[in-house]
Amino acid sequence: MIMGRGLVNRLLALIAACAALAVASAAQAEDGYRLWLRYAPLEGEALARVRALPLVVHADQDPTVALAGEELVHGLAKLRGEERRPGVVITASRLARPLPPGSLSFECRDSAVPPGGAFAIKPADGGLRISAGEPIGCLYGAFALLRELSLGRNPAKIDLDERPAMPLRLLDHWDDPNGYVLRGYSGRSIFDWWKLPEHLDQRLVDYARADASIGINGAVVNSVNASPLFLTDRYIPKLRRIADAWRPYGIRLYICARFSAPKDVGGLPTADPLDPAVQAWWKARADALYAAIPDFGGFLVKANSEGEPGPQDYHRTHAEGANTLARAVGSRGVVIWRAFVYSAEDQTDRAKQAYNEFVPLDGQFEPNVILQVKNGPVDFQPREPFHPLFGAMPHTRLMFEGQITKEYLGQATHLAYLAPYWKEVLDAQTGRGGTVAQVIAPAGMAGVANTGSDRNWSGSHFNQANWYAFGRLAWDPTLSSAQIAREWAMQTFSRERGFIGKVVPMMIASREAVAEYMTPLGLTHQMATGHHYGPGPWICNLKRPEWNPCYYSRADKGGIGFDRTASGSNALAQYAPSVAAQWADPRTIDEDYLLWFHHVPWDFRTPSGRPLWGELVYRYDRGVATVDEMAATWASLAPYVDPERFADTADFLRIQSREARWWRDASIAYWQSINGLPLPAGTRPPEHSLDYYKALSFPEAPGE
Ligand code: BDP
Repeated sequence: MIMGRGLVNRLLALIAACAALAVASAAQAEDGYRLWLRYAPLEGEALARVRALPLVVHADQDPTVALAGEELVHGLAKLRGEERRPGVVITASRLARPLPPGSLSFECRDSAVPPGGAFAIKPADGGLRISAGEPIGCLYGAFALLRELSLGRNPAKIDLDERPAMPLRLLDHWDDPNGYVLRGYSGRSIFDWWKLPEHLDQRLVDYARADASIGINGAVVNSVNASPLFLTDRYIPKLRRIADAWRPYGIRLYICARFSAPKDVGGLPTADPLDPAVQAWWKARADALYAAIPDFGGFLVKANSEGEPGPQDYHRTHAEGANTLARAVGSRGVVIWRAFVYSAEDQTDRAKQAYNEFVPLDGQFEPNVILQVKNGPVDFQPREPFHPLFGAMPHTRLMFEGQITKEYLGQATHLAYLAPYWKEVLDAQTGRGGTVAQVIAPAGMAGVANTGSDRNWSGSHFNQANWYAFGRLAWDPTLSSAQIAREWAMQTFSRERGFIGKVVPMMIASREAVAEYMTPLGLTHQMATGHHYGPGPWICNLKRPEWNPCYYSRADKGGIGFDRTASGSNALAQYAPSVAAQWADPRTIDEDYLLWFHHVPWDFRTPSGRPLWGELVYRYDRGVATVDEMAATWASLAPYVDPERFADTADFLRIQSREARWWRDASIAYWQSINGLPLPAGTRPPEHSLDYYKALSFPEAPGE
């Protein structure tokens, strides 16, 4: 068939128009995939200054250096609002000297800068120079420079000298081999083990880049309730494919090791850590992993906790168990042993059990063992005092474990910015060797990841801020929550003052709001059983006492709260005397910890002058009111935010405000059924009866 000229032209025009449309919509699509690495074009003076900056890349064969150069080229072009690289010079040979005036260069093997990721960005030759002791420092420097420029900083005034505060900055993925994510609220696992090793999803590369941009340097790829599959030969090529992809980004791969694996997949009759055949098995496994992955990070182990196997099954101690794996790994890596243990047989206060088990073992661990301790002594609750193990084991390296995925803080839909939450613990004085941040500095921080297959990675746009904040705090725990929120929001959403001035205070207030409408005044673990979605303070019939919310509230006709002073479980005695003294007296304790440490009568007079019952109701109401304010703030920010992300966030705030009321109403209805007290004057009664709340059921809630 012969087409007329007109038709051809019209078709060509149509194709061109479609292509233009595709480019335009791709450019405008704001589905959150790009995280904080959007490099939105600068404007005004900031734009002019960055446009004036030529780039010279030191030619180096190292893949990490190449990535740093590529990131700068890509990032600068975007900040300049250019498609790609105009004005950017890349030398193909060694650094040309003298450099063009005002140029940006980098030197990645500068012996004056220490190894381990440190970098400096200093004025040089009328421009700027990034220098680092190792290539990874250059990559961190490139991201830091792009961050500074994204925030609108004048390149002439940038002068940074940074080094990470701690060596291990990890994400722990609670992902199963079949793609299910335990406590995951953002879709399926990002690891597609079934298609590996042949197919590696681009998302895993994008993930490594995002991690590197905030200084994360390792990831544990499978759940703590570990499948032994990861220790089989079949998984080695899969793991290797990922490790190879991550290496240039400085991300080391770790796996969770199931303690019973010698039996489960090794064909041995026992997993006794002192059995020579078991020891030889672990050594052979470690050797096989290191042969495939020379920079394999090591093993993370959850042992004798919540039914997982461990050395106590063979009457061996945690130290004996950890040391068997540690010797197998040797100087090549680490064994991270979790301190999250509580036992079915142990009737003592759950908050005391980890300390009781581990403190006597101090000094017995191999030097490459690190003990990973949750922020608080129970389990990632909206608020807990810092874990008493911090500072109590001077001869053992301790690492901080936080939960980025918000199992107990509203999961995907509630907006809760967690930097203030982690800072509360990191900044706490242990009374034994400084703050928690100082105690963990020789080891590091691990965060239970909130990443999944959702386009926006984290289940909500604001949950990305928690991934970001965790990395930034592991790099530098002295950064303030507000500073981190500010830089995240500017890079992720908008640099406009009208936006930042409102969104940062909203983020800062958000975690406190959750703590107040769920578990005010130091109450804890009032979530429904299993999925932990929504309130369940009435639950009191589960097999093990510490699974029940009533175990934690100890609410009765006379009062509420868990007595952890000398007259009760005396968990207080696990803290240094200077710390215990602050919390010993219910009249002087920080009210945020009141019901954590004390059982007080309903008419106990609180510092506000209100009786405890009135104060409790007041706090629930304040939490709900803060969420309403957050929703109003967000509504006012529409002019600054793209429609897609604006609508997603507005929807989620609507869910949060409904669920905050649910939390408040169900909790108040239950406490009233216990204390028989009328509501304080002027207080809104719960919308429904207690029976209504008790009857709600969500068998399909995600993440369990
Ligand atoms: C709890 C989770 C549970 C985990 C456990 C852990 O509810 O699913 O297995 O932590 O840390 O928060 O091992």
